Amino acid sequence: MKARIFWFLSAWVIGSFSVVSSVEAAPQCDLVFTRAGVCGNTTWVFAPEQYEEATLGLRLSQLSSGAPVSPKAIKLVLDMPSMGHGSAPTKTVMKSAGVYEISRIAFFMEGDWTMDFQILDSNGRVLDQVIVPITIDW
Ligand SMILES: [Cu+2]
Repeated sequence: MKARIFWFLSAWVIGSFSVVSSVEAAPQCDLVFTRAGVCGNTTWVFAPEQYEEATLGLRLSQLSSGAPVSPKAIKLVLDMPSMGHGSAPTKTVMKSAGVYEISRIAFFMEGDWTMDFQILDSNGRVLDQVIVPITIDW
């Protein structure tokens, strides 16, 4: 009985330490929207493939607390700066609080593209943006 209580207490102590360390650890963000204070994490649902439209999952959380955030609108703009053109508009759907799916991502040619992630207000103005380079090489 004594041993069981000791085991229970040590598990509790170890558990509380791990909670503390996860709060102190800097959040791992693929995208950092510094003005908006938002952390973005991305996962390909359908990775870019030739002749296919890609789909990206995006999770947004507050940099300070890690709590999910749902801005009024999220937009992803694709550009090929060296060639002066973009791509067709992508489509963003909010799945749940802070969880988005961005589809119709069409990298229609090989080369250096940028993915411009924008947080918009209700009037469509850009509040913050993060531009990520991506090289497409089939
Ligand atoms: Cu091009």
